[in-house]
Amino acid sequence: MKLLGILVSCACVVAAAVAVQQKADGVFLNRQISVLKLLQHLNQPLVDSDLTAYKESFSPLNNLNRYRDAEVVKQYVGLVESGKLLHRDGIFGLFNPEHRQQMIVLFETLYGASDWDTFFKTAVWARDRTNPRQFLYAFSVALLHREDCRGIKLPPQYEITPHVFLTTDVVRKAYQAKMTRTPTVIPMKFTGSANNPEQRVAYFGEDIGLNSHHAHWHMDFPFWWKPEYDGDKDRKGELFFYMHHQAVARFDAERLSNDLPVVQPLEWDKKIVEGFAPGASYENGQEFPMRPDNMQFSDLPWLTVQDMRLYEGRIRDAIASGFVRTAEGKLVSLNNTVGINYLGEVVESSVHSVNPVFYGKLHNDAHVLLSKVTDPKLRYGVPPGVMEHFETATRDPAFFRLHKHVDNIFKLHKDLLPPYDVSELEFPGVKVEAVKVIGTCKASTPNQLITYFDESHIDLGNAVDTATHKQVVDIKAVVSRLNHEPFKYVITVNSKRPVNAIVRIFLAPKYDWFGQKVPLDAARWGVIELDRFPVKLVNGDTVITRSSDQSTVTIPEPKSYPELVNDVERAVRGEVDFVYDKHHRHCGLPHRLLLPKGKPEGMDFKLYVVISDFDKDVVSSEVNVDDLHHISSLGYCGVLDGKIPDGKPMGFPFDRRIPSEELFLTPNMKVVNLVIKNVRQKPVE
Ligand code: CUO
Repeated sequence: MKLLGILVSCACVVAAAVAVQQKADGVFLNRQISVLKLLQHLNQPLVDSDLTAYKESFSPLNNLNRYRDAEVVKQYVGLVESGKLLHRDGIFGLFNPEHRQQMIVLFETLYGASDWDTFFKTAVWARDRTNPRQFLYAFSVALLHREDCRGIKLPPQYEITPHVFLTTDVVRKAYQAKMTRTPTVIPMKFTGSANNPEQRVAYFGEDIGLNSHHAHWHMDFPFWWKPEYDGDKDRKGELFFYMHHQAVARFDAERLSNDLPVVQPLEWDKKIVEGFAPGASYENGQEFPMRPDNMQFSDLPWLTVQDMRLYEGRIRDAIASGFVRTAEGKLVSLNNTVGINYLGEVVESSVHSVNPVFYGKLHNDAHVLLSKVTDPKLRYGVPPGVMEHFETATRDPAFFRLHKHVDNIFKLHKDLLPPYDVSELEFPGVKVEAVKVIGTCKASTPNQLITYFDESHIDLGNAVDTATHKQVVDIKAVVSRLNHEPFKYVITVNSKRPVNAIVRIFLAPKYDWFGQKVPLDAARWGVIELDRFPVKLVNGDTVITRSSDQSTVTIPEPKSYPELVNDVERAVRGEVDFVYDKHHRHCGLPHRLLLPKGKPEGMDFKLYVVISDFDKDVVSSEVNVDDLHHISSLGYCGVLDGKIPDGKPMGFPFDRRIPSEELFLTPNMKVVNLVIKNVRQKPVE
């Protein structure tokens, strides 16, 4: 759980954050363990006797009064009984309209169950009758959105369906280990070879936590989410822009850290320069397709490249004219702070697009075009590529190329908005006096931070079939992942009055690939958000001390599947307490990726600290500094319920053009130089 807003003044501790964690009672523990058992060995039928009992004794059709919509339940059961559901051995693709529609019917059945009992028994009923990944997706989205499931943890994505995260050689070795009953730790390499410069940044795109974050973002904000479901998804279109914008900015910072130029956008008429060989196989044994270098986009039977140009042309026209046209012919202005939200929904496109017939599904279709580029006429029965699944897409360098293209469309819009004037940037009476960044390792010097690679384990219990679902031997994969030394920001702020504020912290590479200093107006589109949190400023000097692990863009390392099971089972036996957080989010950048890698000799960055007026920024006067303590991974993942409390445009104040650096840097901002050094081994703390 993140703690928001620890604030230390010169004289005293003004406020301390309180985590919203609670001790799990029997009911919660039962639900948590049931979910963990349900998702084990999804490719095999349930064997756990507690759960199989439901399978026999419960029937959705005999309980129709226990769902919001009986018709949808009948529809789902009808799909099962008619054999029309995707086969269990098939490959579920969310972008496949038929697969998605079936999934939605199951989701609506689960989401519409009137109580936990009905929800869970329906899930048990559905589990062995539905394609495993189709079931997992529908179940996960329902669980993440049901009020009675708040706080329940899903195991890490990469341990529920490890196949799609692992290379085939690792899966094979896992089977060998199981057959020979040898506890094994299998090293997993990044795909590609040293002959491919892109491999230098594979640690980022292939990071299991990044993939998991991305998959969870799309579960929290599904493009198919219907307006009639409970809960408005606040600023979903803008978040689509911002989360992906930040992913691209971070990828670029990693590229510069590795002497690679920033990623170039894909274009419909140009070659897809980089190929990609995932080296992975689906659970059914089919291999993820490999894409050679320099392929060209090709028409699919239902979608042409010309369609993409056409839809994009319409979107660009809308941006240039400053409005989008709804399906009813109404004009909706884009030239304001909510324009980006409309545009995000249109570009993605989601069910909330004002006019999907006219503007198409540019981004979603691009994922499919890329995924099927090696077999566009579907002649060879090649399975979908990594781009067709949110949990695997970031592995492909083309993901970032596509999203750079999409990001440039959003930039076009943002660049047409008037730059912020001084009155929108300043915070009268508030001045940032000093900013210091201090690492915790022994070798640290101020404003120099250390990154390194360390090992992370993936439990492979679910990668191999078992007769009993009991893990006979411990089998793990080990991967090398970027990490950094913990650090803290020490920010001295002078205020002429006691006032509430929001601190926004960003990082940007100082030099481009050519070694030239990047002017602020160019650098601002590549700034990385590190943190955003509220503080109370006193009259006079306030020294804000904020530790890196409190960042509101990241989430901590999740517990592994076996650890989670073990913790809950021990709590059920009364041996330990199990605490949970109702506001727990699975979406969020893995904390270990907070800082870009930097270089062995040190890489120069600029750190921007911007202090803005809390009372002006928040969406409602009812939002209180202390209320914000429970918000985790707000930066890229927004909120699941209600309104995002920070009403400023995402990325503020760097989201608009900056014609003059001097006028831009008002006294409530400060920029300092920061060096990030990548070392071979974890430094001594
Ligand atoms: Cu997240 Cu393109 O939307 O991958």
